[in-house]
Amino acid sequence: MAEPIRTTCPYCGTGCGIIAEKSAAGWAVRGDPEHPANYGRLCSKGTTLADTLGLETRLLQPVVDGRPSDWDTAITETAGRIRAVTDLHGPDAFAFYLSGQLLTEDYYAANKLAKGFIGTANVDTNSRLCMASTVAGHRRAFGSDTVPGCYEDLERADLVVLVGSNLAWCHPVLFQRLKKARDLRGTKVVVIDPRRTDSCDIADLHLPLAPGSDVALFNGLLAHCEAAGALDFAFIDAHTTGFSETLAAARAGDVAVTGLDRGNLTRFFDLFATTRKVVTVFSQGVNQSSAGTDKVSAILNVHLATGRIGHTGMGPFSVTGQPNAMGGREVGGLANQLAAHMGFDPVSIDRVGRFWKAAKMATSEGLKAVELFRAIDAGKVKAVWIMATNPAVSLPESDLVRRALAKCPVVIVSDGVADTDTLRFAHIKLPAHAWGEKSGTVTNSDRTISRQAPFLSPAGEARANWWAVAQVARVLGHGQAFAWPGPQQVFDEYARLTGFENGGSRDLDLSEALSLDYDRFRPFQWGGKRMFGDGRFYTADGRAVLVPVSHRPPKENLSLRYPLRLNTGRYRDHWHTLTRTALAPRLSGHRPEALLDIHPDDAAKAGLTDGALAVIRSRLGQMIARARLTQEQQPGHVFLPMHWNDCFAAQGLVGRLLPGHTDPLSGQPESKHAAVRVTPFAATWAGALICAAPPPLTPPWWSRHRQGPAQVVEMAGTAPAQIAAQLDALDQHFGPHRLEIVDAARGIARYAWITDGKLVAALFIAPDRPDMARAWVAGLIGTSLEDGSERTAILAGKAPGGQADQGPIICACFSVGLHTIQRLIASGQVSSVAAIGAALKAGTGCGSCVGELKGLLARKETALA
Ligand SMILES: Nc1nc2c(c(=O)[nH]1)N[C@H]1C(S)=C(S)[C@@H](COP(=O)(O)OP(=O)(O)OC[C@H]3O[C@@H](n4cnc5c(=O)[nH]c(N)nc54)[C@H](O)[C@@H]3O)O[C@H]1N2
Ligand SMILES: Nc1nc2c(c(=O)[nH]1)N[C@H]1C(S)=C(S)[C@@H](COP(=O)(O)OP(=O)(O)OC[C@H]3O[C@@H](n4cnc5c(=O)[nH]c(N)nc54)[C@H](O)[C@@H]3O)O[C@H]1N2
Ligand code: SF4
Ligand SMILES: [Mo]
Repeated sequence: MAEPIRTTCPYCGTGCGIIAEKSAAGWAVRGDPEHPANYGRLCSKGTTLADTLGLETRLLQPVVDGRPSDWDTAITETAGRIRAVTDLHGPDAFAFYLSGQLLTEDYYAANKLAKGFIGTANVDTNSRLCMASTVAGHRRAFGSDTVPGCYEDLERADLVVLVGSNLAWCHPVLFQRLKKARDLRGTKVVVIDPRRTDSCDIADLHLPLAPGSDVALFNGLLAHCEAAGALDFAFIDAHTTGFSETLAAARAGDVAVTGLDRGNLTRFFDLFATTRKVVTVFSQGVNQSSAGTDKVSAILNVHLATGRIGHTGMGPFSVTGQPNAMGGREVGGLANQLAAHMGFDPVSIDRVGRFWKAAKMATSEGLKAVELFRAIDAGKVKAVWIMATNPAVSLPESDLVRRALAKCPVVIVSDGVADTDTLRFAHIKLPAHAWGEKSGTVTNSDRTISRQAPFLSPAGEARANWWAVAQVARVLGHGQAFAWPGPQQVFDEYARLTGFENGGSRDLDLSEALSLDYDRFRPFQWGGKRMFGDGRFYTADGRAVLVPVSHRPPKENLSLRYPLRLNTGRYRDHWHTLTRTALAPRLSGHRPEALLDIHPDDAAKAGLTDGALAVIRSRLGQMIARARLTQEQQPGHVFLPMHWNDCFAAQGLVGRLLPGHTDPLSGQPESKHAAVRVTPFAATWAGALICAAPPPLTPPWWSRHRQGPAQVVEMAGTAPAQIAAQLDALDQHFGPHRLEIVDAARGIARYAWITDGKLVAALFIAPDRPDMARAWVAGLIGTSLEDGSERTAILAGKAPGGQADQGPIICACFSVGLHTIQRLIASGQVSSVAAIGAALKAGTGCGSCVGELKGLLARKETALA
């Protein structure tokens, strides 16, 4: 048996340590008990990582102009096309678009090539859509982009405030740590979020504020703390500037715009003012706003003015999204940073230029993500190299982004998988290592640097991203500066840069890491557990800056035509654009499709019932999603997931609805506050196709997901001719042999394709979403059908024993479905989460579903009351 390998989870910024072990059954993963982020815990996504290691969706060799190719050709072509564009149009006609899912080493290499050798600062990243407002807020308050605290603070605080963070779903292991601490010491928890999320499960108070009103709320809090005598004037006087202007701006604000109940506001303000150990956790509800930087400042102002920073159990805490969002910020892979926490001031440009022995230094800031794609659309940027991100899906104004990519003369995409909406525009596709193959370092939300270590040999021709960059640099004539034999040498060079002419003037100094054994080092936190405990900051005068801010509403106005506020975000078991989590049937089962969360009153107004398909339109575009009627939404607000795209659904992409409004300082797009209208999708038929690999189909709406070994494609349409068209396509693909039952009067039809006695596909048509045992049929795909009764059962869509479908997966660890749990609850045999666990095991694995189990129990109670 191979040695167990210690590595790091490739999903969220919690950065959990993982042990990968091989047994006869293949690779298995478990939490690393010694990793300081998780101490052995994992969430549903981490637990199911071994299910995502298959090669069926991987990009296995370079592709140039649509033809399979080899690395030599792909590198020569990449370098040649970049050179042709920059020779003719100058360095700024080239851009990198990078990602917090790259390793630090990858980021460093790309940043160095562009800013030091091609001579452009057009190096931006999906972190612009994610953390940019926090970076800007940190820099203007602290003089550096520093996260002051650490995870342990969540366990040692007396009050934890979650602002625009759905920690339960997006940083589940941190949520578990907080929950356990709360059970032990009674930590108070306040959730500030327009919607009621699973994070509210442990909240003493939920403040459903008006979208975008966080500045008004925190200004109100600052004014209250002053009135209540809760400010720390010793700290303010000794360690800050800007206090009186900031307080004046805070007093001038009006908390009424938050729309919050006065009593609840007062409870929150009192709790905050009277508790010294407060951690304020914030995330995308703060960052993804046209007032994102001001929201961050409003939070930092309160912590600075109360002196609650840099000590145990207190501080503002930005939780980062991607596994290496922090590493990217540290390297400086953003268009408005130069490198290693240095900016575009003349001293830094000179220093970095000497360190790199740069051929051609970039001397001013480059284009930020939204501007960058607009510049591609305008023909100003003519060559772009996209790495580890899917901008055709994740940026707002998706149609503009797609138009830009379609007309850009040179599009190079490095990715681990073969098909994404973005790869469809690539002239050159470069196969990258996936998790399990990657080797390098990542930094999590609390500045802990861990290794991502390989335990698999690379799939096909997949290579490291930094290696591809170095090869292109070599062809461009910069071989010497990029002659790294392995990732360790890249890391060492980067660590030396952080220490170069530093002498304590910059927060980031990794010189000590140079003495570590790169292949075996244990996770370490740079800067120590907490920073700023001595009240010294990285501004010119060493004082933190309080910044006066005032409320600005979201940029996109509601109107009679678009009366609903659209909020977007994440599901518990999906990761971004689905390229990886959609591979794991256990994860796909939780939310198999995009749902429109809508308040029952708004649904009634729109003529929508629970489970019906809805069309959601903004002034930019439209999408289709299944309505989920829920009191979690306030009236007037709807919520859609960011995950679906053209590879997984027709009309499932929320980016088509989102305008590209950005924060003036950070350039971060306002992905959480669009304006939409909702109408029913006038479906006259619906279908469900089950097969191993569906051929291209053309119904007006479809959405696919994994179900066991097969895929289910749900579809719907508006005219009978559309059904015939799908049947023709399926006959062409699977051959004409099929069983069928058609009940035209009821609009029901069922078809099965059988080859060599094996079931290859089944299609069910009904006026509404077909009622059938999807899991059971999926399990039969590819198997021999023994006798007539099984064939009859398939056409009936019911398992022979009459077993019903278990519905969406609630517990991903043990694959327990909603209907199974609901039946148990309805039987009256259980009344607690523990009892459900004892009966079904649900909730006894990673614990990510405990909130939902509680919700199901509560709904039963309300139904009885
Ligand atoms: N399961 C899962 N986990 C993930 C990811 C994933 O794709 N799936 N992605 C990772 C990444 S990259 C990131 S950045 C993080 C994001 O983690 P989070 O920021 O926690 O996740 P989101 O769902 O984007 O948004 C958080 C909340 O902000 C709320 N919100 C919207 N508008 C406002 C507002 O004006 N004010 C306030 N206070 N709140 C508002 C939304 O209702 C939502 O519940 O998650 C990481 N973890
Ligand atoms: N509407 C809306 N939009 C949003 C958000 C939102 O809340 N709402 N959130 C925003 C945020 S916070 C984020 S972080 C972005 C995320 O958005 P994206 O970064 O676009 O989403 P991913 O699906 O993570 O894309 C990563 C791609 O890189 C590939 N990949 C993974 N690892 C590697 C690697 O090591 N090397 C290479 N070369 N490729 C790799 C994957 O296969 C995948 O295709 O979305 C943003 N967009
Ligand atoms: S909380 Fe879950 S997704 Fe995030 S790093 Fe840990 S195991 Fe991975
Ligand atoms: Mo993110």
